[in-house]
Amino acid sequence: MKRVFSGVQPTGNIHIGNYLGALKQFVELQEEMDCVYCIVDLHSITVPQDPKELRKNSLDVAALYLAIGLDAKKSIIFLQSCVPAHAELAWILMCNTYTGELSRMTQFKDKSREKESAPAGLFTYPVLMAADILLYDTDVVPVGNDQKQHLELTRDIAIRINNKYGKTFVVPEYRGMKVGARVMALDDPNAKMSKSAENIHSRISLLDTPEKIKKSIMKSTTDSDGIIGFDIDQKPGVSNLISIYSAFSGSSIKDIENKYVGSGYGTFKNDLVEIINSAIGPIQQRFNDIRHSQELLTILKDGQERAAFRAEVTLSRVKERFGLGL
Ligand code: AQP
Repeated sequence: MKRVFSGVQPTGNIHIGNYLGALKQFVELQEEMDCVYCIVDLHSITVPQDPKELRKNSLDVAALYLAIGLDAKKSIIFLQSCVPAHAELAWILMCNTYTGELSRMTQFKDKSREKESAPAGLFTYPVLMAADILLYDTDVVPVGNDQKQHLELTRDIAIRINNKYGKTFVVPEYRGMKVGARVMALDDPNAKMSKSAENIHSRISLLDTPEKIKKSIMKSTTDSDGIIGFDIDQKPGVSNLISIYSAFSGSSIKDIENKYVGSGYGTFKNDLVEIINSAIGPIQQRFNDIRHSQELLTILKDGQERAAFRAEVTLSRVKERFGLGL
């Protein structure tokens, strides 16, 4: 059975970009592969976090994992900081990664832009991500398109170490969605939808109320020609909305364009609001049922034990290859 690993940062409410780009795949894959899904809280502290808020967000993400349909009997679900092997392997990999490679990462460039100095962890973030993936002998990594560059680096590090020390790591493959791999911000279709963007109307979070969803979609950036047509270059805002519509409804882009010939943006946006609400409503209901339950903590503790066991096997192999330890 192929092995899958992926994670989400507990940096705020999960939005429909995270859901359509990554999480939807998590659920599909658990039916056919051996899946490990992590809440990557060590990644989130690369930017300042309020401790109370961080713990709350970690449990929110865990509850959302279950609410979207992850099943703890099929997938391992745990918090990254509960398995120390992630940080330990990251150090070993860091000693085999070059500053030139890390300087080319676009996420680092974006997040450190206009800062005189940035935390070293923000710079080495992709190495921790490589450790997360390589620890579980991962074959397939379902992530949004924005993480593709980090996955390429993971592959380079794995191949480099395999060449130098003999076969140590499985070299993982990227898996992306056809529609939804990169959901753009509702207020700026040139930027990706993000949890940490200042404007709350730039995104739809999975825990947003129907009123907030309506407001954000109605305010979303379109253009002045009034045609519901897909053209990323000329009509990026409308194209983004059509992609979201397509990903939630399962309708093809062509069918959506045909359905709205002669309709205005108002009608299209109202329908989109309904489609999003009917997909998100049941997720919110399950989230509310599980979020404050003992079951959630039991699942995370069990996931931690199972993940730690697997991680230790890989870490021992790596240490042996590198001549570390007794
Ligand atoms: N806009 C997006 N479209 C499609 N996929 C996306 N992902 C993120 N944004 C989009 C995918 O969601 C998964 C979890 O992302 P993450 O929380 O680990 O970090 P991120 O990519 O940095 O996401 P955000 O929302 O932009 O968070 P902040 O603002 O905290 O940095 C990943 O698979 C990612 O590709």
